[in-house]
Amino acid sequence: MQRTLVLLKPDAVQRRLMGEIISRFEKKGLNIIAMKMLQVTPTLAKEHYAEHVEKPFYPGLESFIISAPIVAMAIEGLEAIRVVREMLGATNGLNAAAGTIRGDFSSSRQMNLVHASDGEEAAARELALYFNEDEICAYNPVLTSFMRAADE
Ligand code: FUP
Repeated sequence: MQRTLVLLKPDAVQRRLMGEIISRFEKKGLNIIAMKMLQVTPTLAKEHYAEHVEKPFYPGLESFIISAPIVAMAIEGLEAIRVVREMLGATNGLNAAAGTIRGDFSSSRQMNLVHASDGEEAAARELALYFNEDEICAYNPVLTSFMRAADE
């Protein structure tokens, strides 16, 4: 089992796509084990995007990510980090495959609706940025026996 951090960015909130996007993760069989709406501050933006802070596009990225509330989620599942990234699609909505969240709903590189951790190290770091351990509500999904075989 893996845990990953997913953010519904300001464009997802403003465009009323929260339910649509959350629904995809639920239907896939992933477990949402924490969720909160919050306003990203410039400080949190710089921590979250530490690897991009020095890049020329960072000022625009920060203005965007603080422009409206976001929804942060901790999502758990088998190979969840890779599975969720594949559900998001390529970074630029114009390049993202049809059927992915960005491919279906975004035509932008910056306003690409969702963020998800890109590896185990990033997931651990990013989950700790948005959630305290006591905010994680892991539970036993009772439908597992109809979602996959016992040995999967
Ligand atoms: P991703 O891992 O798909 O979220 O994408 P990256 O880590 O490469 O980029 C982080 C965010 O920066 C993306 F959501 C989009 C944004 N970005 C720009 O706004 N301009 C760029 O030139 C590259 C990335």
